[in-house]
Amino acid sequence: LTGRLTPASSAAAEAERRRAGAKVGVVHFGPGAFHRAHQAWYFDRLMERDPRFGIAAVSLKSPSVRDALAPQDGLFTIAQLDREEAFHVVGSILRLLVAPEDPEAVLSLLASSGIAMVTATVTEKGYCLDGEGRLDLTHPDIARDLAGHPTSVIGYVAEGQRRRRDAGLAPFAVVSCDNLADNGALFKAAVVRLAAQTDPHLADWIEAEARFPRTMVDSITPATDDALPARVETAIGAHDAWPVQRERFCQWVIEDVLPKGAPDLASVGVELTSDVAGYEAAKLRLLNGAHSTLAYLGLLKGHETVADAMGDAELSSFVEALMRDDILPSVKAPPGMDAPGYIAAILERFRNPAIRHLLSQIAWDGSKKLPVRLLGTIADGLSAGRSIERLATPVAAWMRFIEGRAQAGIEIIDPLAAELSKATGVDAFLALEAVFPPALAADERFKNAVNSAYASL
Ligand code: CS2
Repeated sequence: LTGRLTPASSAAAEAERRRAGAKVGVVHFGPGAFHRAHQAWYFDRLMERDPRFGIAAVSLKSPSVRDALAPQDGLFTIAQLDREEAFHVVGSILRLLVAPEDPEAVLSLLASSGIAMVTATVTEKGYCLDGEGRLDLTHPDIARDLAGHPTSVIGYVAEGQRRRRDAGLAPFAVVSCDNLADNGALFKAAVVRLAAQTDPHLADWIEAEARFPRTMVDSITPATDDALPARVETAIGAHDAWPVQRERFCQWVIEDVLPKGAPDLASVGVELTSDVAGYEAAKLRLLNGAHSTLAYLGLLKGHETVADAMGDAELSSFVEALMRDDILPSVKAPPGMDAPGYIAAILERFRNPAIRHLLSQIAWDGSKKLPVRLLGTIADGLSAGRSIERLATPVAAWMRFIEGRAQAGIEIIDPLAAELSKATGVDAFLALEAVFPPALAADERFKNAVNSAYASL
């Protein structure tokens, strides 16, 4: 029997050495698997050079991460599962908070002078945006924020910045690590809009002073499954209550606008560039677009994981053609990127036999993912006069997938679940303005393509 992973366990020795003397300098909202596998890993290595930037991890809803990791002093394991495997104990999370239990603790932390950066992985829906990408003032969490009870990440960031301004401190930099196109600008506009409702001067101050860099994040991180803790325990010789798993590949590109005093993330392999847009479009449209395509088509064909779907020759050649012939023409790749090589590398990552990435996990929240991953590509294709037939197939497959779940009485995991469970037929889906911009929904070529794909599935 092995003991639990704690600072005293031998598996933790290296992580403890790196974090010796470290202080909290970063507040992170949403410490799910992706944050822990990705950003926490970069900060773990940074702490070794600079002890100012440990993480305080704030859960906005559930106490489950805190409950699992607090007895381990925030330590957890990243299992890198690939053709070669590796296990790292990470010590960058120094504090764990659950916002609804003590909002004041989160706010006073945000307003303390040592905090230089706020990061967020709250998923697409966590930003509470409407179909046009603007903050939805009618969203229940935003209504609570407006009533003076910070609830969403937008509410916490706005109130945290207000307290800093009032205390004469510089604003913290705000870094979205979610898969949204132009994530920094959307985050900023949402915070400014919220602030403007109650304090126009605060809105102006945030607009003028606070940095919200645009970012691209990439590392395939399947949710922790039942098999992982035992696998980790064998590897590290200690029991970790909630390890995470990811592929070896890991990339973080940040727009080079961080203020002075921000953590030197470039020193641990983060790419800083003035032009994130190309990286972002390549990643969201090629990787995530292909992922969602495999998810809906793969589930309809009875596959369970990404690797299974890639083992289906018909599906893998469909996805490859989609990426090369239909998506790539809409992507302005950053200078120096070898686009065919990028596509080949993604397909190879999808074939990773060492992880079971469930298609159902990727299929969640489709109403928020499709616009970012596929509909922008389709709109660009239409205006450039390209064919969009193949691109319409995953859109139709999403509709079929939702209908199938609803008919089977299976819970639909999506912020639009109530509306989606009632939708049947292409027209009903296309009428959802939160998903399909009206101009796209009205486009005859698009409607025809979706209808014929829907009929053929
Ligand atoms: C996936 C992403 O769950 C999903 O929707 O497409 O989480 C994907 O694995 C990551 O963006 C890869 O960086």
